[in-house]
This record gives sequence, C-alpha cells and structure tokens, in this order.
Amino acid sequence: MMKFLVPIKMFIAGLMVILLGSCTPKEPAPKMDLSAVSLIPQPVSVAATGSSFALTAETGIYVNAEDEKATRVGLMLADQLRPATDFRLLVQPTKQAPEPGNIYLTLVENSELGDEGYKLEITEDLLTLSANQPAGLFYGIQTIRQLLPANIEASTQQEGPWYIASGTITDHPEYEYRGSMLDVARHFFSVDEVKRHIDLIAAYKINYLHLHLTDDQGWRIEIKSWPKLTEVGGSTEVGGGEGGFYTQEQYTDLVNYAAERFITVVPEIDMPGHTNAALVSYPELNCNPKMPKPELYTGTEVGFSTFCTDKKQVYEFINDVLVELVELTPGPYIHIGGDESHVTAMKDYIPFIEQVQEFVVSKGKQVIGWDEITHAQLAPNTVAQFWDNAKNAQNGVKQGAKILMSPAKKTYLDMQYDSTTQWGLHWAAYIEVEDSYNWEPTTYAEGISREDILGVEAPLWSETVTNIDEVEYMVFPRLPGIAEIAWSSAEVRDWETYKVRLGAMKSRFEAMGINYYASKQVPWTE
Ligand code: NGO
Repeated sequence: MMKFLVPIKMFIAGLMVILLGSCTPKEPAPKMDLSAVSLIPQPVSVAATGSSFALTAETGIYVNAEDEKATRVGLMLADQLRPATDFRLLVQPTKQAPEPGNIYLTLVENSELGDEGYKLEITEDLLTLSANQPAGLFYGIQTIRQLLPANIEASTQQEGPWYIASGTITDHPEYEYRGSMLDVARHFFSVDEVKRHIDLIAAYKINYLHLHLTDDQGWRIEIKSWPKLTEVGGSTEVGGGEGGFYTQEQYTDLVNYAAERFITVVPEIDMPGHTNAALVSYPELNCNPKMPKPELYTGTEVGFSTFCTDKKQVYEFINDVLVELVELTPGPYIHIGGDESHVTAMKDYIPFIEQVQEFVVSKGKQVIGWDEITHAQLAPNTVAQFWDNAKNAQNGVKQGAKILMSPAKKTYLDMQYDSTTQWGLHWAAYIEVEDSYNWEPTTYAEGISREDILGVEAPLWSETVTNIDEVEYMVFPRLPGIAEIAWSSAEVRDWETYKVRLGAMKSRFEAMGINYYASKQVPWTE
C-alpha cells in the first residue's frame, strides 16, 4: 500500500498544480479613474467605471469595417504604440467583437456622433472604439494616446505596464473647421518640418492646415507655367537666407500626408498685396509708380506691393496659377489672401477680389480670404477670416458669409507671450497662455454669433521664427488651447480646470520632443 500512496499523493499534487495554474486569475486590473485623466480637447462626456484595460504584447487590433481608411487608422494605431511599447500589435479584419484582451475598431451608425465624433467603451476585457466615419476613429485614437501613460509618446522603448482607465467617452466636435496656419513664405520650412507640424496638430484633432504659400519675401509653390516664381521669387526669405519652395510632387506628398491624418490643406496665394516675390519674378505684373523696379525683399514691412489690377496679363497669370493650384488641391478651399493691400486703391481692390473669386468658384472651389475681402461682393460660399477688423467680419455676416475666427489678439501664435519672449511680434498683443484660451468665439465680437462661425484657426506667421523648434515654442502650449476652443463646447471649457489638464501634459510634451514655453500660469506636473 505504502508503495502506491506517495505516487498517488504526488499525482494529486501535480494535478492540483496544473488545475490551479490553468485557472490562476490574471493580474487583477488596477482600479483607475477615467474621469481623472487629463484630456485636451475635453470630450463631450466622460463616465468612469473604476477599473482598467491592459494593453499587452498579445493585444490585437480588430477592425470591423469594409473600408480602406478605417483599416489604415488601425495600422496607424499599431504604429503609434510601437516605439514605446515595442509591441507588434497585429491589425486584422473582423465581423464581430473580438476575444477579451483586444482593441476593437468598428464603424457604426450613431447619429449622435456625426462625421467626426467617436465613442470609446473601455472595460477590463475590451477597448471598443466606434464611429460613423474613419475620421471619428482617428480622433478616438488621439484620445486613446492621452489615456495611456505619457511615455507612450516616447520614440524609444519604455517600461510598461500600459493600462487604460475604464469607462465610456462620447465625443464630437463643436466646429467643423479647426485650423492651424503656417507661414512658409517669410521663412521657408522643409517638407519634413511641415510633416512634423502635421503630426503635432493631428494629436489635438485639428483638421485644416492653412499654408501661407506666398508673400513679399517668397513664393513657395512651384507653378510650372510661370517657373520664375520659384526660381527667382523662392530664392530668399526674411533675413536673407536661401529660402526654398515645394515642387508640385513635394507639395502633393504633404497634402497626402495631411489627408492620412484627416487634415485638409488650404493653400493661400496672397493677393493683390503681399506680392513682391511674384512682382520681382515677373515685373510685367507690376505698375506701382512708387516701386517701379521691384527687388527681392528680406525685411518684414507689410503693405507696399500690389498686382497691377487693371492689366489683362495679371488676370491671365492668376488664372494660370489657380488652374495648377486647384489641380493640387483635393480640399474645398482656396485662400486668396486679400489682406493689407495698402497701395491698391479700394476702387481697384474690389473688382480685383470679385474677379479672383469668380475664377476660384468657376473651378469648383470655395474662397477664403482675410476679413478685408468683405469690401467686395462675396459669393454665397465664400468664407471671411476675421483677424483684425470686426467691422469687416460683421460686413461679411451681413452678406451671409461664414466667418473663420482668427482674432489676432487671441489666436496669433506669432505674438510674444510677454515682453521677454525671444521670438515673436507684439503689434496685436502679448498673448499669454490664459489669454489665448480664455475667450469665446460666439461672444468675441458683436454681430458674429454661433451660426455665422465656421470654425477657429490659429495662424503662425514666421517673420521671427526660422526653424521648427522655434515654431514649436510659439505653438506650444497655446495651440492645444485653441484646438479645445474649436473642438469642445463652451459648457465643458473653463480656464481653471484647463490649466490643470494642460499642466499634466508636461511629460507628454517632453516625450514628444516638443520645445514648449513653460508658462508660469500653468501648474506643470510630472
Ligand atoms: C498680419 C499680416 C501678416 C503678418 C502678420 C504678423 C495678416 C492677415 N496680415 O496678419 O502679413 O505676417 O499680421 O502678425
């Protein structure tokens, strides 16, 4: 008997080990509070359930959508999470919710969400991201990034674990146009620098990138029918540097790169003023008696140049430029500038704008112009960009135009934070972080109400900034605040809570390698 007892005991013990081993509960999910996570822009609603979802090396991304763009969003999520986690998350198509432990991206029909909204449902078992359109999935992913620890943004492998607080987030934007503008004319920025900018603005759910492509100091977009624009007009920049321009192929690469991130590029050809670079390239477009022989300009004065508005050849030129530009522009808008034409008489300015507007409309696009264009008779879909003069914007509203809100005193990211800021101008104001956040588009100027406003855009003019590090110093941390004004409804916005959320972005900015201004107004936390 004794002979058998030991082996039987051993057998039972062994069985116990196997049984216990197979049903050992996985590490309990840590308790986490979704409503305590700092998010920018603030979502419409956040409901916490007090637990968490673990992202592990075994997590898969399952995409339920017969849609190439939605699949691409899944792949972008996998790519986004890879450097910091070193996980090679597999992206696979599916027709139903996957097994526990996975991420589930699904296109649904949910009228509450609109074209850009999304819903995140996070349980211990599953992270489900649903949206009506791929754009919504993309914005949901930007939120997922902020739900993970800050070092998820690092470009090298980091220590986990990677938990996401559980609960439900429902979210959709307030405004359909949420913009950033980059002036690549005063100082030129390379394709890679602009891509870096696109990556950063995409993280805050910005969906339009306005490129200020031409100005007195430089012409930055290749126009094949008028090659001297870039050969001559692109050859310098403010301060006398070598300038530069985008070939049409490079420009298309940028437009596509932006589109993959659900950002539409709005190209601006500024006219009839701010045209010195074009006038030097083709002096026949000039007839300004005060400046009979235009020369390359590397200073920062504004308002001295103008196209010769009564010359037939000028309109042939503009039409040629627009033909090529429209060809390069999948988006709905062409920006025609129209600002500060101080040496164009109003009697010449008005018919000029109306003619250029007609060109754009006849090519199937909508015009955006700086607020001065409201002196002209606007076409039904023309948008006026309010930067300086409320009367102009009100005049636009009276004509039924939509207004893009870029009041210089609040949204101009080229304004110094205070008098000690190394870069920037201050003609409009010093704009500290609170100033740029703490305002409301619908009450900013009399006569411009919610239904008149298309959206909000933050312009970054580049008279004083020469490289992308300097650009980032001016853009961060003000742009996330402008992005919140454009995305989040007024009810969920408030400086006191915003500054705490912004302060919590410190380690995230650092992991992203952003050269940000550490404003004393913000309680920065690790
Ligand atoms: C103005 C001007 C630009 C300057 C900018 C500098 C507009 C619309 N036109 O804004 O040429 O670069 O200010 O802040």
